[in-house]
Amino acid sequence: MTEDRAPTMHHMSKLRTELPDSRRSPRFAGVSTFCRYPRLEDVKPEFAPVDWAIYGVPYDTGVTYRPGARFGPRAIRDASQYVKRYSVPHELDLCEVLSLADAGDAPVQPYHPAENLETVANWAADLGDPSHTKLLAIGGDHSIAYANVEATWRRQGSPKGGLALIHFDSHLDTVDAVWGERWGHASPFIRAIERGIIDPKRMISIGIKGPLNTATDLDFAKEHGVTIITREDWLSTGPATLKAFLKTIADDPAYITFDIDAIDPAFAPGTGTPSIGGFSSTEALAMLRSLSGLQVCGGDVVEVLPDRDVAGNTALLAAHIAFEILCLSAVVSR
Ligand SMILES: [Mn+2]
Repeated sequence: MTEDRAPTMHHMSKLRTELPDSRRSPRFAGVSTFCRYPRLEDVKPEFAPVDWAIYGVPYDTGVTYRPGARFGPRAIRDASQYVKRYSVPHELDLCEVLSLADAGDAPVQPYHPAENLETVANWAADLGDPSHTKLLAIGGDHSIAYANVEATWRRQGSPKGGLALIHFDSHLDTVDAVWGERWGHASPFIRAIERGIIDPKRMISIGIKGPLNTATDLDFAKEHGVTIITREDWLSTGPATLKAFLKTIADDPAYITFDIDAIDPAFAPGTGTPSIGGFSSTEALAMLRSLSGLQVCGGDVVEVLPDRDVAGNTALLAAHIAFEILCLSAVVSR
């Protein structure tokens, strides 16, 4: 088909992220990249360096309960085909504001948790233009957040004191070790805090709920000054606590990590450590939108387990959560 018969999207609008012409290649056709964004190697010079590189980490050796999140990146990419580009609440066209690309999947080492994280972090650290391109990782179990947080921290110039972190989860993920393993999905943030990559005093964990193994499970986070908003708190003091926290971090670069198990299994059944009584999809999207104004410097969406995802809702929600994180970045760059 010639150019004049099928004008490209580039001619039709001022997109910074080129999308397939949906009259020629509908959303149900073609190879799945995240939200149909171009592969990083296919981005045209005028749209480089990209503002965000989205990549998968097909890894789940860090799990303590049900395995299967290694298939999360493929499921989320597939579900993301139907995530459109214009945000109604933010009144912005994401693809007009940001140049976005799918960087494929990180290399992984399924039998070696610590080595895996090092491999992923080193690979991610070189993606796009390290001084400009931000990183959004699609999991995989929550252990992989450590790798993307570390890569992001390095690309931000290894700030002393560490990055601010906004953490959505049922669990604190600050357990020292499980079965002797220190790099599993219960431990990414204790490791990041120990290494000075995350500042616990500028870390907030939202959606925490039990039951826990013991009361001492909360001790590390409390003793290090992490702000905790439990699921119960969210119904009373939570929103005000979040607002006050956002004031304290102001314009500091902040990383968003989203464990899909913060969402109630009624909405997101496809996850490895399901926890009853979580947020609804609507609450999750509203919470993310309430972060508007935040200087997002990186993010991840993790713990989608497609084999338990009966209707694909979990992967679809994860794709939308990733979209909302990108929209937050667009809000402060438009
Ligand atoms: Mn988690």
